[in-house]
Amino acid sequence: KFSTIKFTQQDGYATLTLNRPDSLNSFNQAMHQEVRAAIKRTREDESIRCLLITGSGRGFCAGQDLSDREVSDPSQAVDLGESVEKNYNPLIRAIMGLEKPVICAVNGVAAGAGASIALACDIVLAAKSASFIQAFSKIGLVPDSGGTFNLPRALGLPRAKALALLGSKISAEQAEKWGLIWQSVEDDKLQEEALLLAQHFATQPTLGLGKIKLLLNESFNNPLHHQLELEKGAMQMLGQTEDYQEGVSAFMEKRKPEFKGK
Ligand code: T3D
Repeated sequence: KFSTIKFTQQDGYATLTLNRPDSLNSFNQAMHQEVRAAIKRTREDESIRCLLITGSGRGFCAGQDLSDREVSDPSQAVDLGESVEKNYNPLIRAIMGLEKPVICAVNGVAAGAGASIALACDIVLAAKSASFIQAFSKIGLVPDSGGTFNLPRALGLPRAKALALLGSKISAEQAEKWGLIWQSVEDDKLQEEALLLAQHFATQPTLGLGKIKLLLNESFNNPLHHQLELEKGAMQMLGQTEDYQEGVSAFMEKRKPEFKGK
């Protein structure tokens, strides 16, 4: 059904593969629509308990497809504010607001919004040969898709500013050392490691995991008293779930829990 992405679901998790390898999986309008539809399906389908995002070919994602942006007369330029509002902002809200873990397997270069999308995911693995580039400054733009939000939170201001202003490339290993991503792994182990994580999350208490990510995502914006209230509300809700009871029973009975995501 999709032409710019591959979307599969199996064994409790879904895999979304950006699939325009000739342009390093850069985003055109069709890809925006298809990614949105795939994430909506992930959100609505209770049997999907984890989302894995990756790219096909040698790149992960090079951000916006710039061939859709070249005009001879600047007065004909696309309204980027509108594009961000209709495409990139909803995408980042959808990933960061999805109440299920999102794993990103960065298989190659992640540039521009491609880097921001990876950083919006919950657990980022990257192949050792992959790299991250805040390409925006090189074409006169700012890091979008949550870049100015997630970069300084992960790296602190000095590194975030240098990367964003210089547009320098950093390797997956450097990104791991700086805490920008979870792990860099050997190229030939990337898909396997990412699948192991997806399979793990597909058997875990999904409602609890969803709240963990939301609370942590919000924690930098809130004062302690607000965050404590959010924790209370989440505990209240989660304390009534089947998975919590199963977790407690399994612990008391010294057996492995069987979580249903409910
Ligand atoms: O516009 C809006 O809606 C606002 C939102 C904007 C968000 C953004 O993402 S702005 C930033 C856009 N992205 C970039 O500026 C990155 C552009 N790409 C690059 O800088 C380089 O391609 C990379 C550093 C990512 C990789 O370099 P390299 O040397 O490994 O590969 P390459 O040869 O440059 O690219 C391979 C092919 O992919 C090439 O096509 P060809 O010559 O084989 O036919 C290249 O043109 C194409 N490609 C790479 N990135 C894009 C692209 N085509 C269209 N758009 C791209 N972003």
